[in-house]
Amino acid sequence: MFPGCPGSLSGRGAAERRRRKETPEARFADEKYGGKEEGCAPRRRPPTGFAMVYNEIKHVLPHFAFEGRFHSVRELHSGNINNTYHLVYLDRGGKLNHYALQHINNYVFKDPAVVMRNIEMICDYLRESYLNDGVDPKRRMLELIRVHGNGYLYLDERGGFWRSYHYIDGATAYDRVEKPEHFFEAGRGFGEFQRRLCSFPAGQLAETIPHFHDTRKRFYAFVAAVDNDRAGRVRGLEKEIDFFFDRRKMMSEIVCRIESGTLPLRVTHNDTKINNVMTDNETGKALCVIDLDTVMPGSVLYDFGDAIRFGASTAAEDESDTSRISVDMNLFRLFTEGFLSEVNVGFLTKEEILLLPLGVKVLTCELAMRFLTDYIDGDLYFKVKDPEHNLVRAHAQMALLEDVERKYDEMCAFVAGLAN
Ligand code: GN1
Ligand code: MG
Repeated sequence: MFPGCPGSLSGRGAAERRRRKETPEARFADEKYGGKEEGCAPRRRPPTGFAMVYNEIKHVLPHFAFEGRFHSVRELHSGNINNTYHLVYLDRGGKLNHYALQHINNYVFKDPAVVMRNIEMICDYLRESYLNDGVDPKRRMLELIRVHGNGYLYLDERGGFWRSYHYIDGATAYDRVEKPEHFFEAGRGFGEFQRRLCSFPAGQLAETIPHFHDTRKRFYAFVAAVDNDRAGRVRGLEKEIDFFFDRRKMMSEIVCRIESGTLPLRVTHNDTKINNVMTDNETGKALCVIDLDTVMPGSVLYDFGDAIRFGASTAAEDESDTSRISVDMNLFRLFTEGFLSEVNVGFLTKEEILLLPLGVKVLTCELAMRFLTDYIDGDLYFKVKDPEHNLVRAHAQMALLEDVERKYDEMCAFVAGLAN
């Protein structure tokens, strides 16, 4: 039963009711739904959605050092891996404090403590970097919320791992490019992130997901999934399987160059969707890069490639009408200009810069193949809306890759024109 609904209080004394009124759930029900604490007067039952969300998180709330009293929660649906909740707390002065609470997916992140250690190190380093430049680090980086007693990670009795951040006031994480200039800023933001971390001792970072962008290993995993056919979904996928076999050599080109030493390893974000950069609502400037779970040693091509794959596409990642999917070259150029304005300053090699478009091809191919692998495995990794969701996503990324291939020379020429 949802706490605060009529039956939960029946037969209890006044003292008990007073005590109950102090709990966040009772207060939330009262404030939001106009309920009265006394007796069993009819009260509108909060929607099941809220009850379900609240029931998932209520045991976690007392363990974090949130300021004020619980006011409201809603689930955010943009991530494909972790579950994220937007919490609002009301403090004594009447100010609303906003937090993001995340349930870390430990099928994907096998060791959440290692993820948190990486994040803490990155945040400390970025804070110093901003302070050294005389820039106020507030709103420029993630700020973790302490767990009472110890650190920033809470492990609940069910074995779930939780962490929380302050929301950055007056800023938005866009799921789609709404104004083209935001994409220039996203490029600048991700470029600045790389530049500020270029002297970070990468060897100190753990690989939170080993071989994350090792596309050769991903190809072997795909082949193994096809062989095993554990969900019985391989029949009828011949065209899709051929698609990846045809691109087998191309998709290992970054890994080969890293192995031969022609591409250096740097500290990279590895998940540079535009919704992982916060944009200031007033100035439209990129403020802060978020979702640091996959910050690991990698190639700059990964960050550039993944950002274009997501942000310069004319359609959503799971668009089912593939005729609507292409690369918007105007957006490609804007992001490239923003990114290069930060990284074209002597720390990237000329070869890396010239190869940036290869990142777009490889990362688009990699994700298409990851979605198809997960479809074949029976949806073990990515959250899905329905059983076809991963297949729809794979088809969308395949269509996007075909357009990247058509426009590849144009991309290379544009980048070459900007390289110092
Ligand atoms: C996952 O959950 P989210 O949106 O942060 C995935 C990325 C994919 C992305 C595709 C750890 O990221 O690699 O590119 O979905 N993250 C992980 O939308 O696998
Ligand atoms: Mg992510």
